[in-house]
Amino acid sequence: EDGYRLWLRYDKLADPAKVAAYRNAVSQIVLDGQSETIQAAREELTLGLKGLLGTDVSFVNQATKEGTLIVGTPSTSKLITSLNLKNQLATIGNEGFIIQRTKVGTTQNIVIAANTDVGVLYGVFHFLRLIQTQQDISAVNSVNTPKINHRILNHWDNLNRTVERGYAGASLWDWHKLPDYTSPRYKDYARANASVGINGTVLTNVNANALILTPQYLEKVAALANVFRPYGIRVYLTARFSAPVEMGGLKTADPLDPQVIAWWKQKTEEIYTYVPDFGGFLVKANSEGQPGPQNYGRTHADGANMLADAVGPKGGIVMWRAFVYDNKVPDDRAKQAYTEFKPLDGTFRKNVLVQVKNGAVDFQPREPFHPLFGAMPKTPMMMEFQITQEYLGFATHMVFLASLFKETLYADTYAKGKGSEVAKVIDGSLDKHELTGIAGVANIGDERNWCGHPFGQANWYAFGRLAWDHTLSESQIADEWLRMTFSNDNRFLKPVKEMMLASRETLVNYMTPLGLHHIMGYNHHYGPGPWVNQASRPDWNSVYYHKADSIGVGFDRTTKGSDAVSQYFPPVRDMFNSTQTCPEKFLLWFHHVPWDYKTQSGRILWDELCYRYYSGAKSVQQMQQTWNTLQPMIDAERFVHVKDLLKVQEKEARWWRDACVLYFQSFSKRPIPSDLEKPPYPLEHYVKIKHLFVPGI
Ligand code: BDP
Repeated sequence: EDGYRLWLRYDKLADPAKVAAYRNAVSQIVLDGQSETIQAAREELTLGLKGLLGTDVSFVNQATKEGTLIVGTPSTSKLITSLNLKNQLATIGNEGFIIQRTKVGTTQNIVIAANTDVGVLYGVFHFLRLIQTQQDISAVNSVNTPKINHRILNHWDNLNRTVERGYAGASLWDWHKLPDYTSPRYKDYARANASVGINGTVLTNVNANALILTPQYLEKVAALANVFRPYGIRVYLTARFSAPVEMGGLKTADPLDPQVIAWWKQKTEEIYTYVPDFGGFLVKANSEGQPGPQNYGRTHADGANMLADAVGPKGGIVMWRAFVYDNKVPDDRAKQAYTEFKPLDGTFRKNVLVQVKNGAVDFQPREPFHPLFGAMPKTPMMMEFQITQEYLGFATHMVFLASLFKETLYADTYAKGKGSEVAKVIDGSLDKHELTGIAGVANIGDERNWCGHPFGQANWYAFGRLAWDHTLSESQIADEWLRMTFSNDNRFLKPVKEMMLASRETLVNYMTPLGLHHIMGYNHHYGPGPWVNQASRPDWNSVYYHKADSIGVGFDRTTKGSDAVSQYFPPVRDMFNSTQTCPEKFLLWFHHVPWDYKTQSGRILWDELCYRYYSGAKSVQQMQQTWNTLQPMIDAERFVHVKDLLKVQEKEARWWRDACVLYFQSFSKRPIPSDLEKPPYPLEHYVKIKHLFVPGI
């Protein structure tokens, strides 16, 4: 039990009564259609039902007996056509599905119907999930459609198989052996994605290499696309903006230059000869040294539109990232994306999405939502979450990210008054956009269990489920994932679910409580580094972000400070602008607060900071204790793996706590509250700790 099967484990259900009921409900299957996608659905049903129910359910041509599972689309199945689902099918679009009880003659059956083969496949995965999580299907009635169209993983994978910010081994893409050898993992990767509705994958790092656009590599890309296609997954690539110069021999990559335009058009046509359903490009431009249109005095829109015109005729899209920063906004890096992009609203082509990180700095354990959400109503805005835990303890710390995703998605932008949540910007409902998207920076590598930490798989799962339906609760997602990945046993589920749901707050407490941010170790971002002050750019230093001094701590982004608050709509701006109304979780994000400021608990800020750090570390001890009681309920291999990782997490939570408390104490000059144990070493000890092994760079 090494975690390879992810949540698609399909082991026989433990409860014999339930098994008997499911066997009756699914005594045989009618599945019409011949496409590769329908084959995939057939394979999955065979594998899943055999595993879960311990029996071979046969595929037949007609619903001859009670308990037939009828699966398909009206275009391939006469039986489905006869079931009178027309009105319902008209509401579910290209990817949705219906799962319902239905009668054929006098027999009671279940139907999984969709308009397309991929809808059928999604329905099959959902149906298997209902059984695997032991739901009552006797009155099943599910009409299910995704709320967001483009649900995409971003792999920051380099062609040499290193993974930028990857902590689970080397890249899955074995470029060296492709296209002739296609590892069986590619199909399992596709199955896992399809099971949660992920329908796109960007294969290459945003810090792009133009080599991927050469025929030799496009052949390899095509081989991957061929494996993914039956599972409804389209392939996308990152475009290096300077490719026309680097590979095309042109003198410029100016997006308005006719030769450059022609080069990209021709290159794009070439890509489509390899991958006829190529999804399009993801672009990081004019950020962290990447080339872009601004090198030629052009705007982001000029660059994006040029590529959009190239892929547009083939149905492709461009995802243009808004993660930009340089020295232009010296007082506050958090303001730059908004400053550069907002004026461009309305100038992008119809097939461009602007892809925005969840917060304005960089994938911190907690950030307020990015002010660009809601601020560009004429432009489809795409969410970028980071599933890989660059700033959240790599693949070593257990943190369930659904809480972070939900917190951002359900923040209210007030763009059109109350009820203008980020989720409504992303799913297009607020500003009536048809083109919608969400991206997650993948935490997947070639480690046997895919994600490094066994619980890292839950974040891949949660991203996919929320991309499909952002209304799902963290609790439901955790519950599903735990049942599928570990056990349906309530004695296991309850405590572990609680632990998962609290884990993000726990991590915030021992790393960056009360709105602190970007105080991790320099460059690799592992471990505490609030003292970092020697980096070449001011905004690569921790001291830039926390601004601790003898008076207090925190970044003044109020109207009296950097005025970043004014990038939010007035009710949000005003809420953040005052310490009285600013949620305490964002206090030090927006305010420089005196050490003796009275917090909500009644404690002064300094004491509160200490208590938060100590309570975070203590919670990890409680996680350990809980986990240690669960040994009898799950397999030894994963039990021990998680147990050992929790040991590391516990040690490191104390490391964070002690280092940060001592460091901030050097400014506050106040004692650590007497009921808290004292750190074992002086501050210098922590400052001297260096990390040599930094995976994933
Ligand atoms: C930062 C990472 C860096 C990425 C960059 C990005 O540290 O490795 O290249 O984001 O998103 O979080 O482009």
